[in-house]
Amino acid sequence: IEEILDDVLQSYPAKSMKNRKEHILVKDRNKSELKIKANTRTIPGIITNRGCAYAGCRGVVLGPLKDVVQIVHGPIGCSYYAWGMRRHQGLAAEGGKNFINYTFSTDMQDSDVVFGGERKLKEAIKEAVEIFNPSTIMITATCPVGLIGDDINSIAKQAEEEYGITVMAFNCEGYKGVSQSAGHHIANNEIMDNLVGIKDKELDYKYPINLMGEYNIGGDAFEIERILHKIGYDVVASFSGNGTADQIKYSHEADLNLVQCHRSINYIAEMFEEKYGIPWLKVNFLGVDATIESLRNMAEYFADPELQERTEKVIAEELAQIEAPLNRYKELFTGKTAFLFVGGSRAHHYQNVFKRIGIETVVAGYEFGHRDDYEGREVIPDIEMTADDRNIPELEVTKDDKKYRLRISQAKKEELQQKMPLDYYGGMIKEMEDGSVAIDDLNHHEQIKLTEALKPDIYCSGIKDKYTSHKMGIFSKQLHSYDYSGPYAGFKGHLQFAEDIAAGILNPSWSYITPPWKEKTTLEGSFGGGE
Ligand code: CFM
Ligand code: HCA
Repeated sequence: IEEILDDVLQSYPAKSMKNRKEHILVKDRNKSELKIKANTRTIPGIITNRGCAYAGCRGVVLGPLKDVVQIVHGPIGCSYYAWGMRRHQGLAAEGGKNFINYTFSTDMQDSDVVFGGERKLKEAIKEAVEIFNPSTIMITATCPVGLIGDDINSIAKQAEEEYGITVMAFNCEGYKGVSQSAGHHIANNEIMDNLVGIKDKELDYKYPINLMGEYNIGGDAFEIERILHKIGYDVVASFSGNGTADQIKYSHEADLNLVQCHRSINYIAEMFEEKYGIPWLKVNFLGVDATIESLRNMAEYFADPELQERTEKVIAEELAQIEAPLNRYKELFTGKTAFLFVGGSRAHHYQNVFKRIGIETVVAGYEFGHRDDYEGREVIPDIEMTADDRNIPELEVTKDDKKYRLRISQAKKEELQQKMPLDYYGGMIKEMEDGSVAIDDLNHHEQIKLTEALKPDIYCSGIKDKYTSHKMGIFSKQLHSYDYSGPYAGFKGHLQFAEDIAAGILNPSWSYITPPWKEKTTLEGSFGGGE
């Protein structure tokens, strides 16, 4: 494998080679340190799969909130790409509002950039209130807003007073930070500062939980909620798949926060504990084995024998429906390999989904994960801050004397921490097999070279590199959009995933494609008039 990686790196100029080398790692459990470089700027000239801060804030974290009119202050193109592109689904509750089929934009023009766009934003808010009557409006800034200095924060404040509703502003201009990860952080800070805890509901739920970092892509959250309700949990709020801003306002009343995607929401999870005394549990509802482990950990946290019994009953019932076909898929797939490259958590979560059906992951990488998503939270104190990190304000939260309530004692917490990832995430690398490759911020050159050398049976990434893989004769399943299928979470979702993978890799069409490495090089041409 080292030779293959040397070959991949060979094509780079010396400086780039040195840089990229630090972003690639071969798993070797005998090594005392497995350190990877992450969350740093992409080398100029390399086309990355990454998105921008606005995408991470507006698209990822805020996008799924159903009851919010989300006004994008910026040119129309940015809004087009916020319009259902990420496939988060949302079902309005009885009498509840759902605006996620719309996209709202101030449609900034040349003249607004030159003379300022504040007037236009105020008009847009007025219009939104008159037509849609929302209880919450969120304004997100795209690049020109920060460049010309439109003050979206004071406009939000004024509008809040004028209309008597919640109006929030997010300074998530696309250029802030090195990827969409910066946008997650900006969204987290603002939600924590101005939305969580602004309403009291005095819920009398027995097992109130918040679902965090689950965005309901392809209906995953619907499936997770179905299982949780069947066991007897009540979801107070979801951050943010199928969620509402209204629920987030009283989400401080939950007793446990479940964190699915650590990368996008860990900031909020941490702050909840500090401010309200609610611990967080790293869960994973992708894959049956991980789902079962998560459900058992939750039941143990609440320490109620009745809940534990119901958990086992639901696990048995759900397993009975899928185990036999899943085992048949395992027989069919055993020996096959996968190459995964997804944002900041799925490249980890999907490894156990594949493992259960006999498929080994040979390469896995994140677009914008941080070192803790690879190596575990224990490395956080060693992560060097860069100028890009310092661009995002750090929100300091303190104990809320009125609303803080200790959920479990320190001693009990330490006891549970021996058994489960409570307030902890161990990252992706620990769970990878020896000899497999972890790669950060992959580019097309590396994708193609590694695919040629390792010839995986499945390439799992997104729309930007799906067809590069197909052209090489290798089935690609998008793990962002699920190629418009899903849900893939929970028990039934795992079976759905196996069926979709079978339909893809067993399709005879792949035998009609001759991958480039099976053909002679045919590249010819003239340069500057010569041969
Ligand atoms: Fe978390 Fe996500 Fe992901 Fe992400 Fe994303 Fe996404 Fe993703 Mo696309 S929040 S890090 S910023 S799990 S949109 S739902 S699929 S890159 S791996
Ligand atoms: C984003 C959204 C995205 C893009 C997916 C892709 C998503 O990064 O802004 O590249 O295929 O999941 O929709 O990650």
